[in-house]
Amino acid sequence: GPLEEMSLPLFFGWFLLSSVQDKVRCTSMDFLKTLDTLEAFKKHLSDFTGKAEKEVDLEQYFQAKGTLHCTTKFCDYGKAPGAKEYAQNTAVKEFYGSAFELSLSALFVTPRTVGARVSLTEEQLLLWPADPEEEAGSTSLPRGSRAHITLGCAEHVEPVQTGLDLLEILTLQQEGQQGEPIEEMELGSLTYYGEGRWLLTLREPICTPACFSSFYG
Ligand code: ACK
Repeated sequence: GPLEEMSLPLFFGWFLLSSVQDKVRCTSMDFLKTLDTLEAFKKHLSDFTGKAEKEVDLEQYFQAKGTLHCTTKFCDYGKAPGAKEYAQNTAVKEFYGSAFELSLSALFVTPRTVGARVSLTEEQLLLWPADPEEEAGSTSLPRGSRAHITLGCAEHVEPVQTGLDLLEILTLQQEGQQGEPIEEMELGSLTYYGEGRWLLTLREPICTPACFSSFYG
Protein backbone atom coordinates (compact mmCIF):
# COMPACT_ATOMS: atom_id res chain seq x y z
CA GLY A 1 0.00 0.00 0.00
CA PRO A 2 1.01 3.70 -0.10
CA LEU A 3 2.39 3.58 3.45
CA GLU A 4 4.84 0.83 2.57
CA GLU A 5 5.94 2.76 -0.50
CA MET A 6 6.64 5.76 1.73
CA SER A 7 8.91 3.75 4.00
CA LEU A 8 11.92 4.31 1.77
CA PRO A 9 13.16 7.86 1.21
CA LEU A 10 13.60 9.76 -2.02
CA PHE A 11 17.33 9.46 -1.43
CA PHE A 12 20.05 8.81 1.14
CA GLY A 13 23.04 11.10 1.42
CA TRP A 14 25.26 13.39 3.43
CA PHE A 15 23.57 16.66 4.34
CA LEU A 16 25.77 19.67 4.96
CA LEU A 17 25.20 21.48 8.24
CA SER A 18 23.29 24.68 7.55
CA SER A 19 26.10 26.88 8.88
CA VAL A 20 28.55 25.52 6.30
CA GLN A 21 25.99 25.52 3.47
CA ASP A 22 26.26 29.30 3.33
CA LYS A 23 30.04 29.13 3.21
CA VAL A 24 30.03 26.63 0.34
CA ARG A 25 27.42 28.65 -1.54
CA CYS A 26 29.54 31.78 -1.14
CA THR A 27 32.64 30.02 -2.44
CA SER A 28 30.68 28.79 -5.42
CA MET A 29 29.21 32.25 -6.11
CA ASP A 30 32.67 33.83 -5.91
CA PHE A 31 33.98 31.27 -8.36
CA LEU A 32 31.12 31.93 -10.82
CA LYS A 33 31.65 35.67 -10.50
CA THR A 34 35.36 35.33 -11.28
CA LEU A 35 34.84 32.82 -14.09
CA ASP A 36 32.37 35.22 -15.70
CA THR A 37 35.02 37.93 -16.00
CA LEU A 38 37.80 35.78 -17.52
CA GLU A 39 38.72 36.41 -21.14
CA ALA A 40 39.04 32.64 -21.65
CA PHE A 41 35.46 32.19 -20.47
CA LYS A 42 34.18 35.01 -22.68
CA LYS A 43 35.93 33.37 -25.62
CA HIS A 44 33.79 30.27 -25.10
CA LEU A 45 30.63 32.12 -24.11
CA SER A 46 28.64 30.60 -26.97
CA ASP A 47 28.78 27.28 -25.06
CA PHE A 48 26.38 28.91 -22.62
CA THR A 49 24.36 31.29 -24.74
CA GLY A 50 24.21 29.52 -28.06
CA LYS A 51 25.25 32.83 -29.59
CA ALA A 52 28.61 34.52 -29.62
CA GLU A 53 28.96 37.89 -27.89
CA LYS A 54 25.79 37.75 -25.81
CA GLU A 55 26.51 38.24 -22.14
CA VAL A 56 25.75 35.76 -19.43
CA ASP A 57 25.47 36.35 -15.70
CA LEU A 58 26.46 32.96 -14.30
CA GLU A 59 25.05 33.79 -10.88
CA GLN A 60 21.63 34.25 -12.49
CA TYR A 61 22.12 31.46 -15.01
CA PHE A 62 22.16 28.75 -12.30
CA GLN A 63 19.33 28.24 -9.83
CA ALA A 64 19.99 26.78 -6.38
CA LYS A 65 18.32 23.41 -5.74
CA GLY A 66 17.31 22.98 -2.11
CA THR A 67 19.55 21.94 0.74
CA LEU A 68 23.17 21.12 -0.08
CA HIS A 69 23.89 17.41 0.05
CA CYS A 70 25.88 14.61 -1.51
CA THR A 71 23.53 11.86 -2.68
CA THR A 72 24.64 8.32 -1.96
CA LYS A 73 21.60 6.34 -3.13
CA PHE A 74 18.64 7.67 -5.08
CA CYS A 75 15.81 5.41 -3.90
CA ASP A 76 12.77 7.09 -5.42
CA TYR A 77 10.70 5.87 -2.42
CA GLY A 78 11.73 2.29 -3.19
CA LYS A 79 11.05 2.35 -6.93
CA ALA A 80 14.72 2.68 -7.92
CA PRO A 81 16.60 -0.59 -8.52
CA GLY A 82 18.58 -1.71 -5.48
CA ALA A 83 16.84 0.75 -3.14
CA LYS A 84 15.68 -1.85 -0.61
CA GLU A 85 19.02 -3.66 -0.57
CA TYR A 86 20.81 -0.37 0.02
CA ALA A 87 18.52 0.61 2.91
CA GLN A 88 19.18 -2.78 4.54
CA ASN A 89 22.96 -2.55 4.17
CA THR A 90 24.74 -2.90 7.53
CA ALA A 91 26.86 0.23 7.08
CA VAL A 92 23.82 2.28 6.06
CA LYS A 93 21.94 1.25 9.19
CA GLU A 94 24.97 1.65 11.43
CA PHE A 95 25.98 5.11 10.21
CA TYR A 96 22.47 6.53 9.80
CA GLY A 97 22.42 9.86 11.66
CA SER A 98 26.22 9.99 12.07
CA ALA A 99 28.42 12.97 11.37
CA PHE A 100 31.09 12.85 8.66
CA GLU A 101 33.61 15.22 7.21
CA LEU A 102 33.29 15.61 3.45
CA SER A 103 36.21 16.76 1.35
CA LEU A 104 35.31 18.93 -1.65
CA SER A 105 38.22 18.65 -4.04
CA ALA A 106 37.01 20.54 -7.12
CA LEU A 107 34.31 22.80 -8.48
CA PHE A 108 32.93 22.31 -11.97
CA VAL A 109 30.69 24.25 -14.30
CA THR A 110 28.95 23.16 -17.49
CA PRO A 111 26.16 24.81 -19.49
CA ARG A 112 23.77 22.60 -17.49
CA THR A 113 25.06 22.47 -13.91
CA VAL A 114 27.49 23.77 -11.33
CA GLY A 115 28.72 21.38 -8.67
CA ALA A 116 31.45 20.35 -6.28
CA ARG A 117 33.34 17.09 -6.56
CA VAL A 118 33.39 15.11 -3.32
CA SER A 119 36.41 12.88 -2.67
CA LEU A 120 35.20 10.02 -0.50
CA THR A 121 37.30 8.26 2.13
CA GLU A 122 37.43 4.46 2.44
CA GLU A 123 34.94 4.65 5.29
CA GLN A 124 32.60 6.88 3.32
CA LEU A 125 32.80 4.44 0.39
CA LEU A 126 31.13 1.87 2.64
CA LEU A 127 27.99 3.97 2.20
CA TRP A 128 28.42 4.24 -1.56
CA PRO A 129 25.99 2.03 -3.50
CA ALA A 130 27.19 -0.73 -5.80
CA ASP A 131 26.88 0.83 -9.20
CA PRO A 132 25.94 4.50 -9.66
CA GLU A 133 28.86 4.98 -12.04
CA GLU A 134 27.88 1.99 -14.19
CA GLU A 135 24.25 3.12 -14.17
CA ALA A 136 25.47 6.29 -15.84
CA GLY A 137 27.46 4.30 -18.41
CA SER A 138 30.89 5.03 -16.93
CA THR A 139 32.16 1.51 -16.42
CA SER A 140 35.85 2.13 -15.91
CA LEU A 141 35.91 4.98 -13.38
CA PRO A 142 36.72 4.20 -9.73
CA ARG A 143 33.83 3.76 -7.28
CA GLY A 144 32.75 7.05 -5.81
CA SER A 145 33.65 9.07 -8.90
CA ARG A 146 30.10 10.33 -9.18
CA ALA A 147 30.07 11.79 -5.64
CA HIS A 148 29.18 15.48 -5.83
CA ILE A 149 27.17 18.32 -4.40
CA THR A 150 24.80 20.06 -6.80
CA LEU A 151 25.27 23.81 -6.36
CA GLY A 152 22.94 24.93 -9.12
CA CYS A 153 21.19 23.95 -12.33
CA ALA A 154 20.38 25.90 -15.48
CA GLU A 155 16.72 26.43 -16.29
CA HIS A 156 14.87 23.19 -17.11
CA VAL A 157 17.80 21.04 -15.92
CA GLU A 158 17.26 18.41 -13.20
CA PRO A 159 19.87 17.96 -10.45
CA VAL A 160 20.57 14.36 -11.51
CA GLN A 161 22.53 15.98 -14.35
CA THR A 162 25.28 17.28 -12.03
CA GLY A 163 26.74 13.83 -11.33
CA LEU A 164 26.55 12.96 -15.03
CA ASP A 165 28.42 16.16 -15.93
CA LEU A 166 31.12 15.28 -13.38
CA LEU A 167 31.47 11.76 -14.80
CA GLU A 168 31.79 13.23 -18.28
CA ILE A 169 34.74 15.39 -17.20
CA LEU A 170 36.40 12.52 -15.31
CA THR A 171 35.98 10.25 -18.33
CA LEU A 172 37.74 12.81 -20.54
CA GLN A 173 40.60 12.94 -18.00
CA GLN A 174 40.79 9.16 -17.89
CA GLU A 175 40.94 8.99 -21.68
CA GLY A 176 44.04 11.13 -21.41
CA GLN A 177 42.57 14.50 -22.33
CA GLN A 178 44.54 17.02 -20.31
CA GLY A 179 42.16 19.85 -21.00
CA GLU A 180 43.33 23.37 -21.65
CA PRO A 181 45.06 24.88 -18.60
CA ILE A 182 43.58 28.35 -18.22
CA GLU A 183 45.03 29.92 -15.13
CA GLU A 184 46.00 29.65 -11.51
CA MET A 185 43.26 31.22 -9.46
CA GLU A 186 43.30 31.94 -5.76
CA LEU A 187 41.29 28.77 -5.09
CA GLY A 188 43.18 26.50 -7.46
CA SER A 189 43.88 25.71 -11.09
CA LEU A 190 41.26 26.19 -13.76
CA THR A 191 41.05 23.86 -16.76
CA TYR A 192 38.78 23.94 -19.79
CA TYR A 193 37.58 20.64 -21.29
CA GLY A 194 35.64 21.98 -24.27
CA GLU A 195 31.88 22.26 -24.79
CA GLY A 196 31.50 24.60 -21.83
CA ARG A 197 33.08 22.23 -19.30
CA TRP A 198 35.21 24.00 -16.68
CA LEU A 199 37.01 22.40 -13.76
CA LEU A 200 38.57 24.20 -10.84
CA THR A 201 40.84 21.83 -8.92
CA LEU A 202 41.02 23.25 -5.41
CA ARG A 203 44.47 23.91 -3.99
CA GLU A 204 43.12 23.17 -0.51
CA PRO A 205 40.09 20.87 -0.41
CA ILE A 206 37.11 22.36 1.41
CA CYS A 207 36.31 20.21 4.44
CA THR A 208 32.74 20.33 5.58
CA PRO A 209 30.79 18.49 8.29
CA ALA A 210 27.79 16.55 7.01
CA CYS A 211 25.22 14.21 8.49
CA PHE A 212 24.43 10.87 6.82
CA SER A 213 20.67 10.73 6.61
CA SER A 214 17.82 10.60 4.14
CA PHE A 215 15.35 12.92 2.47
CA TYR A 216 11.67 12.16 2.01
CA GLY A 217 10.42 15.44 0.49
O1 ACK B 1 21.88 16.75 -6.95
P1 ACK B 1 21.60 15.35 -6.75
O2 ACK B 1 22.67 14.39 -6.42
O3 ACK B 1 20.76 14.78 -7.98
O4 ACK B 1 20.46 15.21 -5.66
C1 ACK B 1 19.21 15.00 -6.24
C2 ACK B 1 18.44 13.99 -5.45
O5 ACK B 1 18.66 12.73 -6.09
C3 ACK B 1 16.93 14.25 -5.41
O6 ACK B 1 16.45 14.42 -6.68
C4 ACK B 1 19.48 12.90 -7.22
N1 ACK B 1 18.93 12.05 -8.28
C5 ACK B 1 17.75 12.20 -8.94
N2 ACK B 1 17.58 11.19 -9.80
C6 ACK B 1 18.66 10.38 -9.71
C7 ACK B 1 19.08 9.19 -10.35
N3 ACK B 1 18.32 8.60 -11.27
N4 ACK B 1 20.27 8.67 -10.01
C8 ACK B 1 21.05 9.24 -9.08
N5 ACK B 1 20.71 10.36 -8.42
C9 ACK B 1 19.54 10.94 -8.73
C10 ACK B 1 19.46 14.35 -7.57
